[in-house]
Amino acid sequence: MFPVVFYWLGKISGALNRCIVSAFLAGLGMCSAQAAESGDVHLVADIFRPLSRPAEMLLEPTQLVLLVTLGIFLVVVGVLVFVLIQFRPRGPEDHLTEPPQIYGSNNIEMAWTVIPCLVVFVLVLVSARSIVEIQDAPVPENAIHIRLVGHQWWWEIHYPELGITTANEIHIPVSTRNGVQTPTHIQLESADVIHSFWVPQMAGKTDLVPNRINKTWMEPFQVGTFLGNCAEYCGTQHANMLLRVIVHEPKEFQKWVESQKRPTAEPEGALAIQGKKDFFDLSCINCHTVDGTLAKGVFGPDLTKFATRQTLGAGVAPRTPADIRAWLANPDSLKPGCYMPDMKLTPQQLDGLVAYLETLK
Ligand code: HEC
Ligand SMILES: [Cu+2]
Repeated sequence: MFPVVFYWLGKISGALNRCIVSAFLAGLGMCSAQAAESGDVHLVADIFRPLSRPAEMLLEPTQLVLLVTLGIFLVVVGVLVFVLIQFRPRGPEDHLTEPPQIYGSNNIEMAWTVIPCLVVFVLVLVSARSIVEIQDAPVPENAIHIRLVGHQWWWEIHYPELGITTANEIHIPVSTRNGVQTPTHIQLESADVIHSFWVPQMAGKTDLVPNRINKTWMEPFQVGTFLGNCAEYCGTQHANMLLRVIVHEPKEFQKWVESQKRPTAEPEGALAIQGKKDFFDLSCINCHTVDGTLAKGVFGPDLTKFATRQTLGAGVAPRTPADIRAWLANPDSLKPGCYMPDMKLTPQQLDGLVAYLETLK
């Protein structure tokens, strides 16, 4: 009986959730940056369709909580409606008589004390079990390790064992249920305020708290691109602090790792060469790193392999030459209030810088 109820509740709430979320996303215009992409992009981050552990481990407790709270809601609203109808004024003299005053009914008081206590107790136990299961998950030897640092308003991503640094797009291998399991374990930190890591189809929310290290992990069953975002209000551009997880077949993941570690070729062509010169003459290098060069700034995202990313500005725009140009010309035009300054670049400088940035792959 119970599983059947869960199943249908899941179906109904899933459909509702999809409608609400897609309407919401469309309203925000968030889909625009993704619309151009082909492939298996999961546009709508549907919490009722987890495609990874530990998100999958949260589905049943979520449905249980929804079911219980739905039950409470129906009882409360039911009693309310019953009382409104049953005890409505029936005549002009109705307000002159006082209804019977019941005080100190042991039975009623016991009922409304004990039942909520039991309900809360059950929900606490169920939550505690899920939390322990997720937090204490074993870390196998072949697990991928990531250090994720939240910034206003982008994500710094390190693979300490692989020697890779990138931003805003996490690449991980798919993990099979029965075959070899390669979960990705993530250490979460913050450079400024509290952020929250949330990729709904991968894992539940985990906060990134300054001066504290939190942990979470992902073990996806499906390849594709999964969208996430910062889930803790962290300043004006919080809504543009998007994150994507790109899940690869193990071989493709190895290819990505190799592509990230390959030394970047020197730019060719007068425009890109000029762009590189400008990049080092202007103050870009104070804030950005390009491996193997003098650019060692860490205030902004690492640009070593910038041209291999799908988006720029933490998902605010697709990484097309036109958008890069618009970004450099005035970051505020795409992301008002963000911490990359408008550097008043000339059109020639912009052309050169865009050409140079395109060679960073
Ligand atoms: C004061 C520090 C600072 C300076 C100087 C600076 N940037 Fe940035 N840059 C940032 C920050 C911070 C971000 C991230 C903004 C965000 O997403 O909210 C950024 C983002 C970027 C991005 C997008 C990266 C990505 O993966 O999303 C590019 C490209 C970029 N900067 C290029 C440049 C170039 C070229 C220059 C020099 C003309 C420059 N920046 C100068 C701080 C700086
Ligand atoms: Cu944030």
